[in-house]
Amino acid sequence: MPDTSNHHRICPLCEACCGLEIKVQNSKVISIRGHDADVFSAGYICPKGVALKDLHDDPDRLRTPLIKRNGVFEAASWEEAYAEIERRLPPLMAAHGRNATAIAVGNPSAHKIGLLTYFGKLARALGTKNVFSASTLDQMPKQLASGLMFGHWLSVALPDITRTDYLLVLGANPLVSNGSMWTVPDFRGKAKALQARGGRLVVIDPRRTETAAVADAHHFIRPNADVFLLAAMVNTLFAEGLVKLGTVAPWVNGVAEVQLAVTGFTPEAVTKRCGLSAETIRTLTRDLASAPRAAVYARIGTCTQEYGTLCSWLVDVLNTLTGNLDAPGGAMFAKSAAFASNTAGKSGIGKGVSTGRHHARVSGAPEVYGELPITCMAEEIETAGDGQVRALFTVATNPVLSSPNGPRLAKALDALDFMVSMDIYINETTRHADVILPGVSPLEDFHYDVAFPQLSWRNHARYSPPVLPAAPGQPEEWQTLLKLAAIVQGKGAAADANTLDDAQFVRDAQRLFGAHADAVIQATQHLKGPQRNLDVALRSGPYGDAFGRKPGGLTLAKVIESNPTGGIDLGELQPRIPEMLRTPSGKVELAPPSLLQDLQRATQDLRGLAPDLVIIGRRDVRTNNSWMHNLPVLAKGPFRCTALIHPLDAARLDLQNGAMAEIQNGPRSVQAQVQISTEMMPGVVSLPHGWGHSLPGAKLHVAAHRPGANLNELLDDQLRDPLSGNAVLGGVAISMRPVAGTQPP
Ligand SMILES: Nc1nc2c(c(=O)[nH]1)N[C@H]1C(S)=C(S)[C@@H](COP(=O)(O)OP(=O)(O)OC[C@H]3O[C@@H](n4cnc5c(=O)[nH]c(N)nc54)[C@H](O)[C@@H]3O)O[C@H]1N2
Ligand SMILES: Nc1nc2c(c(=O)[nH]1)N[C@H]1C(S)=C(S)[C@@H](COP(=O)(O)OP(=O)(O)OC[C@H]3O[C@@H](n4cnc5c(=O)[nH]c(N)nc54)[C@H](O)[C@@H]3O)O[C@H]1N2
Ligand code: SF4
Ligand SMILES: [Mo]
Repeated sequence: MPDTSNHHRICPLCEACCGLEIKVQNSKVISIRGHDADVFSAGYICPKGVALKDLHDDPDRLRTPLIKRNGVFEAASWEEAYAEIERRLPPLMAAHGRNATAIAVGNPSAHKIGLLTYFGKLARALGTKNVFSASTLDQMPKQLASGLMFGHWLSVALPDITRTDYLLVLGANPLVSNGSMWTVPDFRGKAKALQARGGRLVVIDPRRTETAAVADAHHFIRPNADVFLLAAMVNTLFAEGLVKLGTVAPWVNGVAEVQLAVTGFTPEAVTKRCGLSAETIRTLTRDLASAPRAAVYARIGTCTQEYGTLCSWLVDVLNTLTGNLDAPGGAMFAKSAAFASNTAGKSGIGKGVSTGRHHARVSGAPEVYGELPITCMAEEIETAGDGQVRALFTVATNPVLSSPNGPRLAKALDALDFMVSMDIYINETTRHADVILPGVSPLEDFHYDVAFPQLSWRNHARYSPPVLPAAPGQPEEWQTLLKLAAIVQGKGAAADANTLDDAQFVRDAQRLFGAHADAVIQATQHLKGPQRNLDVALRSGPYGDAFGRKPGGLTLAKVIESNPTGGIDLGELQPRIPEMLRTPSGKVELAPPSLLQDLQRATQDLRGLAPDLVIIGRRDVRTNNSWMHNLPVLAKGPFRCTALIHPLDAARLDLQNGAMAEIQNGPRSVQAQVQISTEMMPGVVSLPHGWGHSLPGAKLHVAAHRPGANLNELLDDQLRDPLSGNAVLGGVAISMRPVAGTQPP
């Protein structure tokens, strides 16, 4: 009889957090499908979920540590790898100081509790100010704007999609991306249900996207011009007497200041800059204001531009001034069962957020949420002087492809004295490392999402146990991080991760629970590492059993028991203002001074001329940033790294469908295959990011077949949103010309 088992596991590959049903026979995955009974995702799945099998089986995925000797990677034991790090890193730190080290963490860590909750321990052990992450290629503007308005970086207002009548989406394509800063599996199904009950979905995007195609209306916008559109919509609300605050009225500061700040942004003043007519802007505003329940949602297209923080802010200004903030069917806040700062401490008031506690050495860019902009990394390595970065840790990140001006970064990485990567591939970034430490396959790891329940369309608590056992001797990633921290702190490579963690847990319990600490330690003694922290977080969280004081409340054991239905449903989003606020005033800050000041920049730019031809990015269902092009089930099918361009632009530039073109931005250029499409707004070209797998030394056999062009090779590492430090990844002026050849590179 074959030994067959059925497992329920949350997909760790994107923010939708779908529940999967995985069949295993004789220790091999034989099928992956959506888990129909999952209380949160109800069977929804995309092709990437199925690709977890290919990821698990991928022969290129690393299973042992590697040490580079004489320029060649050699397999090593964990002891040898840690010994090599201990031999090379502490002397370097002793000679050059803590700021001679840097650490960069990437997107997959947001989906792994071990990486997400233990990464900070290594960063703190290093004691460096050079902490970088993919957040500054992504959502930092949204986090900063939310922090300034509501008091915490993860207090993000989310469309209450199942109850809304009108959803306005800017710069997001959830039909393909499956949502971001908004955990919403099966967006298509939810959008259809919205339309079926008479509601409307409206999309603003320079491309007629997959989401735009199912919407009730789509409007093109010039890239990088959302700030003008949004400010003009706010202006129109005031001009037409449409402002209403609804239930949050007693808790809102700064309405008059906002009104004054947007005076110059009339629809007529912005129409040329953003490419929407004044009438369209007024209609959009009136529709938003008159819908019984409405929400505005904006994502990466509005964050990765020069005015990212202003856009993110104005979205919630619109939600607030139309009476939709914190209202059912409007933009609401999730209440997470564990780890959320807006459920901890005193309710309704807090420290708020601040930035600039330190600055980048070379550019002077301010620290935001403990980080410096990842686009500062190359210059911090290149530039001589006190604090020059000489040693780098990368954790689940591939900035040579994911970050602007990858070639410059690649060169800088070669100049490091020492580099350690925690990663599962030898790719464009980790090929530069001296030591690579692989993580376990997701199927060998347990799963609980730390961040996404704070961003979910519905409240839930879901836990998945490992599907398969890890290979003997393979540490969990949190253990690796603790080992590295111990080496950095001079405790030696022989230090035991579990012992270190136990000691830290006792200290934390004493700090957090005082007289009750012993009881907490006792109650969780069967657990270790992140599971133990999770049990504590759940039990002391808003739905928790308070270690027996609230009988019937959540515990980790209860959440684990609910695995046959994916986890526990905790209901629809509920109004949370003022309880969730953590601003010093205890109010929603509608007019943070730093944002009003930054609006001057947009005012000055209002009369600026938009360039003739600009480039933006694109996502495809079968890709995930830079790292899933090696999985056969996703790599098959039509080539996806094409440059989409409108027929008028193609004719003007003499570009043929399917032929190659050179795309140029100043001294930088790449070649890509042209795909002519009326999906594009004239004057805008779209090329996906995450491609460019032709660099020597990477070991990605499938991806190397069709490497594609690296969009980030074109982009400028010096262009940032000054408030959040976020990179500008779109709306960048380019030129294009035909080149010989018809095959993609
Ligand atoms: N031009 C342009 N650039 C962009 C974007 C864009 O829209 N346009 N989008 C940006 C966005 S939103 C993001 S989030 C960033 C992402 O940028 P990164 O955070 O750098 O993410 P990836 O490039 O996907 O690289 C992920 C890395 O994690 C490794 N990895 C995967 N799974 C694991 C694991 O379980 N353990 C460990 N240790 N490693 C693992 C992979 O091998 C890979 O090296 O890219 C950004 N870059
Ligand atoms: N399949 C797949 N899913 C993914 C990822 C992936 O790589 N592949 N990456 C994941 C990650 S890390 C993230 S952060 C999320 C991102 O999730 P989304 O934000 O939904 O990302 P995109 O699909 O890139 O959608 C961004 C949209 O912005 C538009 N845009 C570009 N510039 C502008 C502009 O100036 N103004 C406006 N209004 N629109 C503009 C683009 O045309 C595009 O349609 O997706 C996640 N999900
Ligand atoms: S949408 Fe796809 S990649 Fe994202 S969580 Fe669901 S199955 Fe995984
Ligand atoms: Mo992202």
